[in-house]
Amino acid sequence: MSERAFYVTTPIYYVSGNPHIGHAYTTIAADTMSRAARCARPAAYFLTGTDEHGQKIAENARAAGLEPQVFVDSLIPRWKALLDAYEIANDDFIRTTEGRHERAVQRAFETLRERGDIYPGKYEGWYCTNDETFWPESKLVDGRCPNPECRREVKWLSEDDWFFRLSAYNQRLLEHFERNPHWVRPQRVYNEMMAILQSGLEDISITRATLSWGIPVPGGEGVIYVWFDALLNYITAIGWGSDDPAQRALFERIWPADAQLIGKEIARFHTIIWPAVLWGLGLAAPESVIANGWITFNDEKMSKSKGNVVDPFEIAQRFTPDAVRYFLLREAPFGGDFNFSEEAVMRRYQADLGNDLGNLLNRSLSMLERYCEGRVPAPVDAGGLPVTGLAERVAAQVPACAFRDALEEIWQLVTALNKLIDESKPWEMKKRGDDEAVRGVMFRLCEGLRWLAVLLHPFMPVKTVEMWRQLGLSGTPEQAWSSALRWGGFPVGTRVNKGEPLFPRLEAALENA
Ligand code: ME8
Repeated sequence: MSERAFYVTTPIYYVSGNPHIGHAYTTIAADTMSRAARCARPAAYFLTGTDEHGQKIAENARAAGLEPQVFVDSLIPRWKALLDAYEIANDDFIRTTEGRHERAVQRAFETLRERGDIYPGKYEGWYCTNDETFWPESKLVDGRCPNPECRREVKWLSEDDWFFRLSAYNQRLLEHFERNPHWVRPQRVYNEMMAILQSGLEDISITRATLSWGIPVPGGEGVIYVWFDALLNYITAIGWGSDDPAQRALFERIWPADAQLIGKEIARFHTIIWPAVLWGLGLAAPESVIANGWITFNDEKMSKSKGNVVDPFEIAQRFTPDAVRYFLLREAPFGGDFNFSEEAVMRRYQADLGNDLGNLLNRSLSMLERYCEGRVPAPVDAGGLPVTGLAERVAAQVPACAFRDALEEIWQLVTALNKLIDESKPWEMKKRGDDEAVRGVMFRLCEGLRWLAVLLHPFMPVKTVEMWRQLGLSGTPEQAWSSALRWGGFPVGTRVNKGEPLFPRLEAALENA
C-alpha cells in the first residue's frame, strides 16, 4: 500500500452557465473515489474547480452586459452550492482566474519556451468557439465543427501565435500507450486515442493573439489558449510553480495524479496534449485518465448549449442527494451513456434503497428491540454471509471507476441479510424458545449492517451516518477499512436507536409518474 495520498481530479467546468446533472455526475464519481481512498488507503486529495477563461465565456459575458470577471464571479456561488448539495468533500477548489493559477501558468509557458517546446508561428485555420478547439480544414464536416454534438459554424483565424511542439511527443505517447494499456479507460476511448496517435500529431497553437480575456502571454501579444491554461490547473492547484515552499511540498507529495476523471468528449486533451505538456515540464503523466459516458435526455447528450438539462438541485431535493448519488453510480457502468429520467431514479429509490436497504435496517432493529431488548448480542461467525474479501474487492473496484460492480458486490450482502431474515424466521425461533439461535441471527444482521454502513459511506455519505446512528455506534462510518471490516467488530451490548425509515416513501403523485 502506497503512503502517497491518492490524488483524484474532476474536469474544471466552464462557468458559462449554471451546472446541470452531468457536471454533478463526474464530481460525485470523483468524490466517491476519494472518500473510498480515505478509508482504504492512508490518505486522499480531491480537487475540483472552474474553467473561467475562453472565448465562449467572454461572449456570454458580453451578452449579459457584464465584464467577464464580474460575469464569472456572479456564477461561482451556484457552482459551489452544487458541491454542498451533493455532500462533496473536496480538499480544494481552483478557479483559473486566481493569481496562484495565472502566475504558475505563465511560469509553465516560459519554461516550455526556454526549452524550445513552444515556438512562434503563424496560425491559419478554423476555430470552434463552442468547443474552444482549433480544427484543420481537412477535419471540417460540411464546413462546420466536426464534433457531432456541436456542428456549429467555425471562424477563420489568421494570426501570429505561439505553438506547442506536440508532434515531438508522438512517439513517446505511442510508447506510453503501448506500455500502459489501462492508463486510459474505458478501452473504447483508449482505442480512439491510439488511432489519433497512429495517424500522426501536428503542433498546436496555444495562444490567441486577438483575444484579451485570458492569461496574458508572457512578454507577448494576446492570451494563452484556454485549454492550455485549463489543463495546468491539476498541477497549479497543488503548488507547482508556486513561490510557497509548503505548496510546492504538496505537489512533490501527491503528483502524479492517481485518477483524473473526465467526460469522454475531452479525452484527446487529457490523454494526448496533457501528458506531452507534463513531459515538456519534466513531470510524470497521470497514472490514469478515466472517461465517463454521457447522461442523455431523450437519447441526446445533455448539455448547457442544447438546454435539455436536468437541474441537479431540484433532483437532489426531491430524492435526497444520497439517492441521486446512488442512482448515478449504479445505473450504468462508468464509461457508458445512459438516459436520465425521474422514473428511473424513482425505481432505484423504491426497490434498492427503500425495500432492500431501508427495510433491512428497519426490520433488523425492530426485531432486535423485540427479542434482545435493543442490545447487540455477543458475536458469532459470519455463517455464510458474503463478507470474505468483500472490502478488498470494493477497494480495488472503486479506484478503477467500477462503481456499479462495487455496488453490486455490496448488494450481495444486502440480499444475503434479507434472505437470512426470510429463511431463518427469527419470530418462529423465538416461538420455539431457541433464544441462542435468535441471538446469532441478530448479531449477524447488526454486524452485516455495520459493514454496509462502512462500505456504502463513500457512495452515500449522509444516509450511512444515519444508519450508524440508528445502529448505536459511536464515531462515524468513515473508518479505515482494514481495521473496521473484520467480522465480529460490533461491540457487544451496544444499545441501538431505531429511527425513521432511511428512505421513506415519496409523495404518491411522483410515485405514479
Ligand atoms: O469541457 N454527461 O468543461 P464543461 C456526463 N472546461 N458528463 C457530463 C455531461 C453529460 N451530459 N455534461 C457535462 C469543459 N459533463 C472544460 C474542461 S478540464 C481541464 C477543462 C461533465 O463545463 C463531464 O465530465 O463543458 C465533462 O467532461 C465535463 O462535465 C465538461 O464540462
